[in-house]
Amino acid sequence: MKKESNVLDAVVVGAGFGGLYAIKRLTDAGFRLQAFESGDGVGGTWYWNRYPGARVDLECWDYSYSFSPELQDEWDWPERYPTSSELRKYLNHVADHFDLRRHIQFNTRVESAVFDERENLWVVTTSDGKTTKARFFVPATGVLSVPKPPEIPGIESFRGESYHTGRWPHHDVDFSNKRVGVIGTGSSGIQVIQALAGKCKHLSVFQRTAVYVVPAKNHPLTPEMRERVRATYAERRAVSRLTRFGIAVPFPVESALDATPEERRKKYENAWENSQLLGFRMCYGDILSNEEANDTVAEFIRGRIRETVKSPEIAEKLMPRGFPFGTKRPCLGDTYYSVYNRPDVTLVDLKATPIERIVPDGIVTSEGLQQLDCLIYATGYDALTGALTHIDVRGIGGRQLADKWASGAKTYLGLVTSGFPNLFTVTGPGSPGPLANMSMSIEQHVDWITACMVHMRERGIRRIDADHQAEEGWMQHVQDVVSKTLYMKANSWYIGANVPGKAHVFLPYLGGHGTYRKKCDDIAAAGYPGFVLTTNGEAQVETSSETIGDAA
Ligand code: NA7
Repeated sequence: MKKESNVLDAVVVGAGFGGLYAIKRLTDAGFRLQAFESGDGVGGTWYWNRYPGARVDLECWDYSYSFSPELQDEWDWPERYPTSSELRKYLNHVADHFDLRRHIQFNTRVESAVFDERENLWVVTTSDGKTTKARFFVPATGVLSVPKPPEIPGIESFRGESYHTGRWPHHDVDFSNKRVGVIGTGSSGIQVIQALAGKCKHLSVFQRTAVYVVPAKNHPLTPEMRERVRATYAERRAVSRLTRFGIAVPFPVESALDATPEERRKKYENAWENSQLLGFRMCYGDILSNEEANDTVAEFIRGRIRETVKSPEIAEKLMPRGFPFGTKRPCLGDTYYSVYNRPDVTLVDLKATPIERIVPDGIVTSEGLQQLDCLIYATGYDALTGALTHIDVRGIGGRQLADKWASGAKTYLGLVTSGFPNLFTVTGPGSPGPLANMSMSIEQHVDWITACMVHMRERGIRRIDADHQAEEGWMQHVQDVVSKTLYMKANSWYIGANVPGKAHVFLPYLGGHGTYRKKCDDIAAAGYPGFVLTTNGEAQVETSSETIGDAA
């Protein structure tokens, strides 16, 4: 690849798990790059999510980088599920240890990225008014980074303090003696509710959809436990790379319906007592594909809610119904259901009494005014596509990415979207992303992207695009896979259903992390069928209109 002094090889966006690893791998491979990060520090999701109780829902031995044995060896995780602040510490350590910070310009937002078709390069404009030119544009902007406003009239009129969980201030917030309202009961809401119950004057939870919450069983790690984790890292990572969820537990094949009620009960009790986020989904092979099998888990969890919550009326409101277990991301929480036994916690069921508006003193539901001093919006994100469509990205013919994706994001393999050459998405729509271990998905994507860029450099290839037919084939495959599961039965953020006006298309690839990794590797080994590789002008080096069904 010809080097021009003012043209870099890559612009990377973001300094979270994805951005940091992209910087590491690409610079190791000899690429010159500039990374931009809108925050004033590293962390990505964990830079912004600082709300009380914020922690990851995967165990630290899975949710961490696997690329460096040295890093694994020297880092001590204090708890099974690290807190947001612990994850920031870890990512700061990674940035320092590998000397990545010098490549990052902080406090700088990427505002636009325009592809120059003649020169085959991206012109990136940032919030400091500067432009940077690079051969490749690599947004590692995360799947959950653009907070979704709650679309409730009157928000601006509220006189008290208000916060979104995804944009939490850097200072401590004092909730004691305050009447706090939390809107939203997804993972963020569940965590903040548990952290604030008993720590404020009164907590009102505004629940639109009851979710399945399973025990986290978080605990500190003793030195012996940490040693065990260290000793098994290599084996654990090797297995994880091949499994469906990117963790070291193989997916079962048995049907829940072949087991006796007693066998199922034992398995579910064990999952409740000893398991982790994916535990119930891993009890049987058909929990996510057979409604009757799924019901057995759903009913078990409803039974636990009935046992835990003293008021039968409140228990009934907390019971998730109307969507199968696991089709919205289940939440982790050890005390969630029991907080509703406290006299200072109120559950407001928005299905029965919807919010009408926010007023200076609180929230007005169809039942009247709830007076509040503080409002917490735990209302989620414009997930999977929001971070990219909020940047003015323009590809061939000046077409806007937001326009191309208006009726549903399309990519080939979740890596490249046709018409936007030399733009690589890290865990983009169409890849397993949030339906597998994110840190492992990120490493797999960045490794693939780096190898592809090296391949291009070695062969003088100046442009990579996705073949339109291959992209259509891949997205059809993504839909075919999900259609064999229950996931379409929930209005989840996987489907874009949480954002008004967003196209309802299931975007993550459900074929499994291991299967997906193999598809990506096979395609690279076969000379990138499904991609259009161009040397100069129109000369095509490698093309294929083969669809993924054939390539897979
Ligand atoms: P989620 O999981 O999208 O949860 C958002 C919650 O906010 C959910 O309960 C929504 O109810 C609720 N919500 C959203 N808008 C409103 C309005 N207007 N009124 C009332 N309630 C509303 O986001 P999280 O931040 O909790 O978690 C995101 C991911 O982070 C999670 O899946 C993990 O992967 C980590 P709804 O269900 O739409 O009825």
